[in-house]
Amino acid sequence: MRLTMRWFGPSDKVKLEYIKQIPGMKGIVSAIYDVAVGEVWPKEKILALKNNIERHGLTLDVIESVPVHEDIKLGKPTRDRYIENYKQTLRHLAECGIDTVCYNFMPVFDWTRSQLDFKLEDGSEALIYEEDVISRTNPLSGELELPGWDTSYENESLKGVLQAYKKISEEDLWDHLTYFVQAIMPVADEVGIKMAIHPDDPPWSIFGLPRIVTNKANLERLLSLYDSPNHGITMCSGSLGANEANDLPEMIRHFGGQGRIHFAHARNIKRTGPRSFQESAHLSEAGSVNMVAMLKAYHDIGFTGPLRPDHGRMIWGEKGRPGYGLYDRALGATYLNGIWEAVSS
Ligand code: DNO
Repeated sequence: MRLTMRWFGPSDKVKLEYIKQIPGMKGIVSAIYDVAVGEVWPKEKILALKNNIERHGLTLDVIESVPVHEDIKLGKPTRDRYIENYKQTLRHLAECGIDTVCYNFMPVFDWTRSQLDFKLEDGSEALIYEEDVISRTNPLSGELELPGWDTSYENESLKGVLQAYKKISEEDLWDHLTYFVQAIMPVADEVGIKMAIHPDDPPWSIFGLPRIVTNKANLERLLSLYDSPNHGITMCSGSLGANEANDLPEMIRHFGGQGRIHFAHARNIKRTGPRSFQESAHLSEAGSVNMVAMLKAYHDIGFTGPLRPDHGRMIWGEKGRPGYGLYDRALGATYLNGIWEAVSS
């Protein structure tokens, strides 16, 4: 595996200089954040990002994510224009030497939590998800706004989008995902980009919206939509691990054994009840994910792809982007390195 860390570009308080100081850190996972969803990413912006990262002695290993326009997920007639743009962005990325792209197909909302600063017993702050809070929350109320969400919707249009989803069943969403995958994968194949879909986080329906990238059977179905080694997944232990029924090491051996895991997120979570969890420290004993069993599975399949520590808690008084401070993710990186060294020797 190749150890990487997510970085949100020049405005990120966590500087590339700091990331470079984490022992064993090799690569960066980033994106272009100032192009509207659905528009083509200009080559100059991608190159500027890449050059900046390389000047700091790191490499740009993964784009997380090239977002998928809502019209594509809704299957609207306007989707074709956005799909053409998506393909063009893939071509530009490939021309800049990028070979791995993460994306997701979650309707409207990306990763969702009920609280971003829950105080754990040790005084650190973590993101948590409680189903009863989410099920009581009206997403239009503005009470909940998460860093991963696309806030480019004005309230009125968010209402319109949510309304449009009332008519979209899970099977419709599968149809729209199929259409998208079958349209973009020939270009990904042609330019040599590995596409890695991120599972839904959490892996179940929220706010009555359909969610389909949730478990082994659905990932299997996803892979069957297009036959190419470039058509793969981001294996995210925090997302899939929220459902106890997902056997992570088994899934890693299964999908990784077929060479279809192109990117790995190694995060721990502590399941606190049905459909509820807290994000914990990476350490196995802090949560419900057995990190050693997981990394051993990656090692056994000969995984050489990028892997990153995922959300961290806020510790030592750090203030910053929830889940993406420096300190706890750096501890996570060091811990993952330690396990990797042990299982590899
Ligand atoms: C959360 C992340 C997600 C992820 C996207 C991928 O921190 O794992 O926001 O980047 O869902 O498309």
